[in-house]
Amino acid sequence: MITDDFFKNQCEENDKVGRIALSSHGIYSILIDQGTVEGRLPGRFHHHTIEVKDFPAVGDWVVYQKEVQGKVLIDRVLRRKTLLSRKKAGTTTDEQVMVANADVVLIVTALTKEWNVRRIERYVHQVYESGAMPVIVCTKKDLCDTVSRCLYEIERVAPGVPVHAINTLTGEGVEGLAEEFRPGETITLIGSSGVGKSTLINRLLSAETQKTNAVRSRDDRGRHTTTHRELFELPSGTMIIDTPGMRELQLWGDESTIGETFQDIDQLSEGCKFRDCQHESEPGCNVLAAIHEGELDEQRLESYRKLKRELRRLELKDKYGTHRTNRMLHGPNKING
Ligand SMILES: Nc1nc2c(ncn2[C@@H]2O[C@H](COP(=O)(O)OP(=O)(O)OP(=O)(O)O)[C@@H](O)[C@H]2O)c(=O)[nH]1
Ligand SMILES: [Mg+2]
Ligand SMILES: [Zn+2]
Repeated sequence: MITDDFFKNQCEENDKVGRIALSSHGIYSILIDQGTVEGRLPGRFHHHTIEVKDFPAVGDWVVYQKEVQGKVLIDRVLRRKTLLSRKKAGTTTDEQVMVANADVVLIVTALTKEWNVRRIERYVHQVYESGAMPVIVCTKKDLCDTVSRCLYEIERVAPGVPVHAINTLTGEGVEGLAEEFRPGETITLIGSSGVGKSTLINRLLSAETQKTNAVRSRDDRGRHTTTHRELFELPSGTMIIDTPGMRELQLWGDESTIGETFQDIDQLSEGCKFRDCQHESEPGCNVLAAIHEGELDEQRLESYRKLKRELRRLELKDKYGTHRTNRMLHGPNKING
């Protein structure tokens, strides 16, 4: 069942290996060659596992042992290729794992009132942070009169990221999108509720497997129809993971992948006079010059600063706790950013 050497190399010949398709209250549904089995974690796992991210997540490859009555016990989780996380809502600095081992993440957004390029920018960043490749999918093309304008806006916030505008109901554009997937690869979809993630999965599966629901007419918002992450296999051999709609995306990670998300600013900054230029007011700043000349949107630099601040705050909080971080960021010893 495993075709990828990255995972194969982590197993012994006689290991029984499966993949987490669904997880609910400590019970895991595990995909194996013969179908699916129900699995659970042994007690020692809970004792030795300290971080949330060490628990199996949907998309994880696991080694298991047979138990009685067709159930299995999960022995260990194979090292992950990618991990899509976000920060848990609230003031904590806890990581919340969304999906493990996705190769491609479809950032799904509707060409309706839900449209927000700044949100797309954040999603793109979190996907780069996960190690997967982002692809942007704009659904409900049929409800939009300004598709090319929207695609242009996306290009400005996500340079180099593939974009597809589709009508999921008729299938227009879906074939082109499916060309981004390879057999053996794992795809996942993320986005707000009601943008059409499950509708797209059903179309790709050619079956009404996932429940879908009309958006509220008053404000176009979804009804949080999908409540679990779940892995499916497409007829082409590609694996796909549906996820529940997100209310907001709080970033998780550090500043190391910011250069991928902001390739445009990264490139421009090579022309700055100072190597550590913060693009605030330094002389010879090439980024500020580009804004002045209209080559770069000021909004874009704003986002860059905001993301950096957010990630720095997360890092500091993790190290020093909330109180000291607030003092460090706002207090007498103010640091830049
Ligand atoms: N007009 C139009 N409607 C669409 C399109 N794609 C999806 N829809 C509709 O949008 C509504 C929401 O679709 P879902 O697939 O349930 O959305 P979801 O993203 O899975 O939502 P959650 O599970 O709540 O996160 C459904 O009524 C779909 O029929 C499209 O391209 N055009
Ligand atoms: Mg859904
Ligand atoms: Zn600069």
